[in-house]
Amino acid sequence: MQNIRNIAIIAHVDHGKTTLVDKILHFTSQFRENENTGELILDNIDLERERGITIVSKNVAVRYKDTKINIIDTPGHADFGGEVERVLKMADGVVLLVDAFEGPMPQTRFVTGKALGLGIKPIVVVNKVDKENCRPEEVYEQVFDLFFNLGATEEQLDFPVLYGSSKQGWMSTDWKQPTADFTDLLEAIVSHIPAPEISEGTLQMQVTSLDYSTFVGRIAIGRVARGTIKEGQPVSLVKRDGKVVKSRVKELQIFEGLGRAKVSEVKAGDICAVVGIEGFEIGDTIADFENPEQLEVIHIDEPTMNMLFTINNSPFFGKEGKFVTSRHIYDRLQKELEKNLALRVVPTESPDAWLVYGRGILHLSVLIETMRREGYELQVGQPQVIVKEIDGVKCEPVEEMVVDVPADVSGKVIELVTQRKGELLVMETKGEMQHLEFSIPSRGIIGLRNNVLTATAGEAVMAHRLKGYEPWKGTIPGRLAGVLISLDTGTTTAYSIDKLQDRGRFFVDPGVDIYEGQILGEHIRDNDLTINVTKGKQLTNMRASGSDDNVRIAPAIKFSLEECMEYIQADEYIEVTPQSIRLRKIYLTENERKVNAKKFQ
Ligand SMILES: Nc1nc2c(ncn2[C@@H]2O[C@H](COP(=O)(O)OP(=O)(O)OP(=O)(O)O)[C@@H](O)[C@H]2O)c(=O)[nH]1
Ligand SMILES: [Mg+2]
Repeated sequence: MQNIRNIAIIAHVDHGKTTLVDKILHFTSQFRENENTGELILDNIDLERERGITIVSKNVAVRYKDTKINIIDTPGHADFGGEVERVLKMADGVVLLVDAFEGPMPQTRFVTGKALGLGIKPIVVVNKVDKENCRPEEVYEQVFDLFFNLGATEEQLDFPVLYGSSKQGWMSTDWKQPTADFTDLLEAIVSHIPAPEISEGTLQMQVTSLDYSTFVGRIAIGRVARGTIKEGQPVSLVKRDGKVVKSRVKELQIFEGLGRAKVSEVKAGDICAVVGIEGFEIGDTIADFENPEQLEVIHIDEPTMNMLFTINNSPFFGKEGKFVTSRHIYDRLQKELEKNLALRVVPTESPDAWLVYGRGILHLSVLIETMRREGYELQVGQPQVIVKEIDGVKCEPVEEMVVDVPADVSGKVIELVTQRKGELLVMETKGEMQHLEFSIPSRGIIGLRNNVLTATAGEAVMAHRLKGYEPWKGTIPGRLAGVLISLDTGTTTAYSIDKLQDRGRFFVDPGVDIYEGQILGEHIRDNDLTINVTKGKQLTNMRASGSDDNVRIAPAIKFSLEECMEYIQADEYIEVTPQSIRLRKIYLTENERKVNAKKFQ
């Protein structure tokens, strides 16, 4: 029998999970040629690399002495919390990483709660002790308190703790005594995390993740809970609703380093990838052909937010995108539903528009950004939180939010959050920073980040996660400023932008094509202003036209997709194409806007 350990790496966003897994891979394969590119090999999706975050969890396996350790790297952002919850089903132990400066954050609390609830054994890693001003001992105390408050069992409270730096490639039982590698951590995993328990009986394997290959299609990933799965074996697939579909295993793979190795059978306790099962979904059980028995169905997160997705109907329709029709967008959204579990797509009265439901701004923006890279062109509306009626009371999603800010600007942050119906619950000093904890409706968080960053000169660190539904908190003020709207279609000129600089901040540079109704900037006042920036100066000779370029213009503000999502109001759309992100009014002419103004009040 092979010696196996199955662990998941969990933490708040950016506390260093992927860096740790990457470095462990390097360490355990040290005898192989290994070029270190400096980039994380595990965050291998383009968007993950660019943003430096993990979006989907990934399986790898390393060998340490005579033990095989299956490691699952998980995403830390709250929008992907459901994914962490699912992959924990494959693990017998977790390595909980906590940043030695930040300490436990909202997502630390969430993932720890889930792991403890499943009875999983934890190892705590206080990471980033190389950082200046870190406070490893204090953070250890905080983690202990957190475990205690989350109802950890005596056994779980007796967790081993390691200190170190994923980035520098070491972990040690004493943070003042750095070691040269991960031996201490790997020893702790092997001795503290139990080997998988193996129960007798026929095959049971729950699909907890999936992978996709253009050659073989969808691949089911999960842990064999009972029995043995074999290549070529006929099996039953038990769906979430209990329906049974007969199928056959075509190919089996186990995890090996960063990749996978083909095998002929996998015994209970190991994690594997199964090729050939048709039409499976996450949560389904692959079971015995004759006597299928289902494993407990996995709970899937409810969406908390929706956005209207519609075809691009701006005057620039079809100029930049490859896939632009409603058929294209509909098919793409359907395809996404196959793997994006927390996503829902609901038709609207219009055949060209759908309401897409997701777990938050990041969850939805990753989908939009991915579609854009694939050549799609579309428009999206303002994100709306999902309101529910509970016992006859109108309720809305409410989140816990922590903000760490330099003490001298904490007053400004409290004011901003309170305006948006946030309630201050905790205020503590943490080094030179002030640590604030709020309860705030999700509605209030949309659009808040930008204001907080401006108010704190970019120094604030914010994190939030869903707490639950609470009675509706009343009106929350929308965007404070109005916008500058284009009066006509044409090309912007430096001359006219320069003339209007005192009216606000521009989102467009000189020399770009714009259309009537496009949002060109933010007005300094709270109402919208229609402007014309396509006029050139009356030129008398060639020389004068050159001087147009010399006008001093403040650089245009370029919003990311997420910033746009937080910025727009109900009467506005974001136009997304492979090359551009434009903001626009839904109604492009001033007249139409007047006629339809009531719809948005
Ligand atoms: N100083 C220091 N920085 C670290 C350490 N470990 C990771 N980092 C940095 O922290 C940032 C986040 O690291 P990641 O490994 O991507 O964090 P993560 O937990 O995987 O993040 P998500 O997957 O998005 O939740 C990167 O810039 C790392 O270089 C460490 O030990 N010390
Ligand atoms: Mg990561």
